[in-house]
Amino acid sequence: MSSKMFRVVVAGGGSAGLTMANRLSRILGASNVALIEPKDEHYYQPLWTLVGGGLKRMEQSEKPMKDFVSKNVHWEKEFVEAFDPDNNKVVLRNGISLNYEYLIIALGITPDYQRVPGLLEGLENAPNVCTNYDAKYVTKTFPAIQNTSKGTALFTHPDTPIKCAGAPQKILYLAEDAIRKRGVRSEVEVAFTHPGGVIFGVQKYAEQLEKVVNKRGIKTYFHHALKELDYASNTAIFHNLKDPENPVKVSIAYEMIHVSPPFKTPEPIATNPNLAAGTGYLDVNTKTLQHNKYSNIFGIGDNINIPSTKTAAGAAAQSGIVEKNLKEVMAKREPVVFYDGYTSCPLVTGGNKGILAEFDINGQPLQTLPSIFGQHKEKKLWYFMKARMMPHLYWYGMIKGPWKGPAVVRKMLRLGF
Ligand code: FAD
Ligand code: UQ1
Repeated sequence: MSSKMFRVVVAGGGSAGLTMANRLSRILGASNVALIEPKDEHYYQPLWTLVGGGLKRMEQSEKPMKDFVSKNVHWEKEFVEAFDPDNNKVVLRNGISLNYEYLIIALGITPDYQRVPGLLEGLENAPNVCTNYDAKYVTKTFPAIQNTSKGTALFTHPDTPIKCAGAPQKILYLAEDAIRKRGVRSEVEVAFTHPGGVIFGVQKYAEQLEKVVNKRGIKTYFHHALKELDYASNTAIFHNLKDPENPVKVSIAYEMIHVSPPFKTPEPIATNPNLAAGTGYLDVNTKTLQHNKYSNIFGIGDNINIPSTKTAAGAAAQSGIVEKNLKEVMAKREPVVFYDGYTSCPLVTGGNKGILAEFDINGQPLQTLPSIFGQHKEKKLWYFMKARMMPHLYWYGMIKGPWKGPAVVRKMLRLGF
């Protein structure tokens, strides 16, 4: 089978990979950068929360790849079959190999439906089982909410890392809002399950979210992890993990269920012990984003082994780190810039309000705006930013432009500009 050679190969053309391929092609010029991405369309996934909440249409989250891949990028519309880092080679599913000097791995993460028996079957067959976490099922969510006028509307958070760890509860709040507006709130119990002991990992925002949950009469089940779905009898089976040594089986009957599924890394990473850490995630240095074993490989986006919440906002911040450090490595120098784990999660709490969470790798708030703006308070402004401003920043600032996250804005504001 044939092989092709590129200065840089980018594996995966989602938020992180497409951003990097476009940006590097501007620096390195035509024919030096290859992008491997099998899909024809690119989704702005953060909008799926609003699609599920009935506030946006699915088409608004989708644009054709061909309009967003720079003409200087060589696009291979194929799957990565395997990485061969010892030979600087990526093997594609069609048998073609791409050789590289430098490789950027950005395959994202994918739902691990097998971990919850019955879930995929429920998503395929039952109108009252839905998830915002899969392009195939997002449009099931709002009809499922609108069809619920009694019983329990159940929303789950998984026991693995997940994209945008706030999204499992954003849809909870939007659903509660929609059910209330339909005048049937007193007939429906709205409930949220979480495998941990707190609603959100950053205390500053958790305090506000607890108030939202209490004010709106939402029932919470902490230490609960979804283990099985019996969609035929509308029953979700959980393990209560309060004593992790002795999990207790708990069944909850639902009228509708929105599942945020467990996630895993794609096979070419998970099954490659040279590339993956013990967790199955790409083994990069959490500060430089360079691979811990192969100095000519960098990782970016959801697939990397960092404890920070996985978001497009995080990938934007990482893009600046990878770009700079890759340039240094190309010039035979050491990486010089370090990722602080910046991530952001606009926590929509209703059809016109939200909290703008921004934090670092230690779960400490790292806010762009001075505290007088009250990013941790429920405001219309944060909803407006999420629904109206961020999509433009994403498509034209990040994917097609130079946006590397708000660190520069934050520093300028701190200096008093
Ligand atoms: P992705 O964008 O998922 O891209 C991975 C790409 O790799 C895909 O295009 C895929 O086709 C490709 N790929 C996979 N396997 C292979 C293979 N074998 N060969 C070749 N290509 C492959 N982020 C925020 O910043 N704010 C939010 O409010 C927010 N809300 C969210 C709400 C929901 C419901 C969801 C689902 C996500 C949300 N996110 C949010 C998270 C954000 O979308 C992701 O963090 C971001 O897309 C990660 O980018 P990525 O490039 O790492 O992965
Ligand atoms: C961000 O940089 C970004 O990437 C384009 C998002 O898109 C998903 C965001 O939602 C957010 C909040 C940021 C951070 C930017 C600002 C101005 C706070």
